Amino acid sequence: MKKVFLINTNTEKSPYPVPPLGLCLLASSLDDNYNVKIYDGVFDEGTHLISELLTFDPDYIGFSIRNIDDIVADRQVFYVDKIISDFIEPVKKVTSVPIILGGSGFSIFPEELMVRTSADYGIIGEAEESFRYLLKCLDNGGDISHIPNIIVANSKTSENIFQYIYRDIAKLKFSGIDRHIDFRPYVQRGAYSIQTKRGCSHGCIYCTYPVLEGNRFRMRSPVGIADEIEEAHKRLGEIMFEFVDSTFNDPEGHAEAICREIIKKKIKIRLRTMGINPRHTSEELFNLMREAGFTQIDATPDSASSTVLEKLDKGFNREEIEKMALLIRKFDLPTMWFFLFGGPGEDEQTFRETIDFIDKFVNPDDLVYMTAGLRIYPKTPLYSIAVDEGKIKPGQSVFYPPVFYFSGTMEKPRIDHLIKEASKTRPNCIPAIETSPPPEMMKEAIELRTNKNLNEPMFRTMLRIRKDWMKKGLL
Ligand code: B12
Repeated sequence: MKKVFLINTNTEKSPYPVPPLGLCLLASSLDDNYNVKIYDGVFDEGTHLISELLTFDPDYIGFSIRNIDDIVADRQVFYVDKIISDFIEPVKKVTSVPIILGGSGFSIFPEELMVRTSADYGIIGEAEESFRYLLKCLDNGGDISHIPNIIVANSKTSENIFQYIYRDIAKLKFSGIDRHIDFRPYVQRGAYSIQTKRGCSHGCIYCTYPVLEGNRFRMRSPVGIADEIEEAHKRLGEIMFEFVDSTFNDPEGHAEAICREIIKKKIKIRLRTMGINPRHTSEELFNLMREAGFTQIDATPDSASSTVLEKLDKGFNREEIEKMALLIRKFDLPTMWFFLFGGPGEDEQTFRETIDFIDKFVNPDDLVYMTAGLRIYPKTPLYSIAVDEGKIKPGQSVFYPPVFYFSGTMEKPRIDHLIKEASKTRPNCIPAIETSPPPEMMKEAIELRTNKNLNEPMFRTMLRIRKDWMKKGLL
């Protein structure tokens, strides 16, 4: 059997370390025909990469590139240089087997990354099938030109290279992350990722999800999802599970069906999710989520101004966000809120509308992240808007330095100032620039949780310490 070595190049541990679900799915899709090994760089950060590679002696090497930058305009953390210096370059020094790139970050900027890394091949988008075909062709010297979404070194790609293929994800093997990597280091702060569907049919103007996953929802069966959770729970005990879909409660009814199947299992688990769509929230959904084991959620309305919501094409309005906020309070579901300021249509009035929403509807024990500026990504409506407004040139690469959009009606210094002012009097409101807490704060939080045996979400503990530090004048 030929051997495939898959490398997770992501070392980011903020807001918490995330396991390489995509690589685990690729490994599952290959393991009948190849001997596959994953090197997980999250905690090892490349230290044992070369020794593991040399011992395994693979025929093919795949690198997963997830994060490009951290989407915070003022911090401008750019991950790619470290990915190249700590992972790709050392590997290229010791072997000449074919190198294949993939991952969500790679899929957003394939041309730029092929050039920077001098990799042999790259696969854009979901890759269970294409990767298998590519390896088969490389095994047999077959023609790879028919494989969709593949980029070959030094070949000029065309704009249309990426064609979305709506593969049936119900057929994929979701056989368990911990069967491919050591999950133990993720238990304390991380979560076990569960994907319930692919695709997103919403049209939020800045978002890459439809670009990455296609603009139609393709669902797994709720029974299969509940089985995966039950089995992982049996193997790993009381861990946190996190749904990693674009939005959890879309299309209508899917989230409810998943919760019902989990409830039937009668297992004691903790669940969390990002992306709750306010439009499809209801008492029934929140009831089911509570019963299934949800202990926290992320709410990402981006704005609470109807004007901005319309310009961002969010597909819901202020009333629907208010309804969701009331449900969150009624069901006492700890929530992290995310707002993006400075998009098209943002001005002093719309900024005030969002702050007014926070004051009236958000539980002061819940966290509110306030980000200034929208990252511009290729192939999104925001990219075209930025071109039309003369903020970027047609065809301009926005890879590096990362480019952010700020509306002409409210420029960056003013937004930064307003966010800072708002956060001064609201301890639960945190500017994105401050979202990586100082290590001492994190240490104090972990100690407090252990000493007091706290079960609350980490962000609530952090918030408590933050308020305390503010009172003492330490922040
Ligand atoms: C869920 C999610 C989160 C969750 C993660 C929770 C968890 N437990 O995993 C949270 C909210 C914590 C999060 C945080 C962040 N995220 Co995030 N996240 C996502 C999201 C929505 C899904 C990721 C996922 O799990 N997908 C499911 C798996 C199965 O797909 P996949 O990994 O892409 O793998 C497939 C393909 O890419 C490919 N593939 C993958 N690897 C390889 C390798 C090879 C060789 C090949 C051939 C193919 C291949 O095949 C796989 C199977 O089909 C994506 C957007 C998206 N729709 O992809 C953003 C995304 C990955 N996140 C992004 C970012 C930036 C971040 C943060 C840096 C934001 C921040 N400042 O905090 C942090 C970093 C966290 C960290 N520690 O790394 C960006 C990355 C691009 C960029 N701009 O740099 C994305 C793409 C969103 C965006 N803005 O466009 N995120």
